[in-house]
Amino acid sequence: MANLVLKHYWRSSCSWRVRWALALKGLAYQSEHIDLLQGEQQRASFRRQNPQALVPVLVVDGVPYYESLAIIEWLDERYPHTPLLPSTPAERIQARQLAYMVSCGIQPLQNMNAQRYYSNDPQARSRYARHYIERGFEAYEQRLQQLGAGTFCLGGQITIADICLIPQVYNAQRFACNLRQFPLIASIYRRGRQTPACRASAPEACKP
Ligand SMILES: N[C@@H](CCC(=O)N[C@@H](CS)C(=O)NCC(=O)O)C(=O)O
Repeated sequence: MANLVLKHYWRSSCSWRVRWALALKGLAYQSEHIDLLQGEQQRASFRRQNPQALVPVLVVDGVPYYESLAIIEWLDERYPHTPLLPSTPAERIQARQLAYMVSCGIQPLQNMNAQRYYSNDPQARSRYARHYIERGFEAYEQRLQQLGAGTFCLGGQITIADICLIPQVYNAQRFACNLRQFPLIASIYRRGRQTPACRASAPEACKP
């Protein structure tokens, strides 16, 4: 069993993705909180581990790994029980497609550093984040309709798609997005939030 240290921030959606994957796999880890509001991600010691100055970082036996989806796929390969990707290539591409719609198409545009570059005004920042989240969710909701989403994004099992979507919906609520426009997303969020590993890894459970 590897020694795992997770460097994360309680309210970061990308950190939540990795905490949730670790919880689903039942993996114990040492938690190191990086306070993004205090700028701790900019410290030289942290940037040596992730030159992007972004959380999360998972340190495995002393070796730092970053990029939440790369970490999740590594965890899934290293600890294959409770798989986070479906079993067939055709389903796996769907799961990755949904995961990337959030992690490449929404989250980076509403990330704190993008908001700060955009404006100094908190209200303008929220409007900007809301715009990109709602634009991304419109496409995501259509995709779920096409797929005939079930309990979760791809049927009855939590996959990497849900692990990305649900933390993004949490962010959407912080920026006052109107989720009534997205009934499938909202219902997957409600159901996902009730699952034990989601609850254990959620921001409110991990606030320092
Ligand atoms: N693609 C990266 C994105 C990581 C990322 O954007 N992390 C955010 C928190 S969710 C962050 O550290 N923000 C700090 C900042 O903007 O300075 C991943 O998936 O790990």
